[in-house]
Amino acid sequence: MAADDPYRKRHAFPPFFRVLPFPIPGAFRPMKTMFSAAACALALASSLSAATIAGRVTFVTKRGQNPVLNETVVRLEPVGVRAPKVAPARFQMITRGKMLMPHVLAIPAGSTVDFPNDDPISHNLFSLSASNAFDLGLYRKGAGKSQKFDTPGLVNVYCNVHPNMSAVILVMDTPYYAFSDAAGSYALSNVPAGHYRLIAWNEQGGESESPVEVTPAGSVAGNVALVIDSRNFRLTQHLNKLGKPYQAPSLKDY
Ligand SMILES: [Cu+2]
Repeated sequence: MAADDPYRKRHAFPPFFRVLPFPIPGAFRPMKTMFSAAACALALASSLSAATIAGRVTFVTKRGQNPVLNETVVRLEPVGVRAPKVAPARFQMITRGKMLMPHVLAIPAGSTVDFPNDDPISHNLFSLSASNAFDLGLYRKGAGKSQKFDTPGLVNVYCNVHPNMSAVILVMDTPYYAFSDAAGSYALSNVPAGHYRLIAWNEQGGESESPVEVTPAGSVAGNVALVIDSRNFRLTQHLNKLGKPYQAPSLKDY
C-alpha cells in the first residue's frame, strides 16, 4: 500500500462522477460535457456499468502455517485516477482477555478508532508503523483511549505491557474493499468502469495482486482468483514502544 498521502491534492470527484448528466452540488463538471449528447450517452453507460468483482483468495502454505482466511482484506486501487473519497467514521477495537478484537480492522483514512479496555489490568497500546505511529500510554479498564488514522497504510498495533497482544489496522484510500469469508471468497460491489489493481492482503503472507478492468459495459476482465504465497512468512518477535526487546514479564503485569 502506498505510504504517501493520495489526498494531498484535493480532488472533488473522480472522472466517473464528472460526466453525470445531472448537476451535483459542489462537483467539478466541465461545461462542454453538459450539452453533449455523446457525453450524456457515455455518462448513462458509466452510471449503469458499475460491476461487482467477486472471486476467491487461496493460499500456498508450508507445514505449520494456518492463515486466518476471513481476516483477508481485498481492495481495489484505481489506476490513473484518484479513488472516490470515503467519509471517515468511528470504529472500535477492544482489549479483552489480553487480546485485541477484532484482530484485523479496515478503516477509511481519517477515521478514528476507540480502544476501550475491558480487562481488569492496564494496557498500553502503541504503534511504530511509519506515518501512523502512536502511543496511547498506560490506561485502566474503561472507555480507554482513541486514535485518528490519517495516512493510508498498514498499522501494526501492539501493547507495551503484553508482547503477545497484537492487531492490524488497514487504513484505506479506496472505497472498494472487503473482508473475504472463511472460504476466501470475496465480493466488491458498485465498482465503476475503469482499470484497477486488485490486491489481497493477509497478515500471514502479505499481498498478492492482479490487474482487473471493469469495461464500460459493466463486465469484469482480469484474474480475480488471487493466490497469497505464505511460505516465506515468519512470525517475528516485535519490539516494545522504545524499539527495545520486551523485559521478562513481572507478576504485576499479568
Ligand atoms: Cu496489554
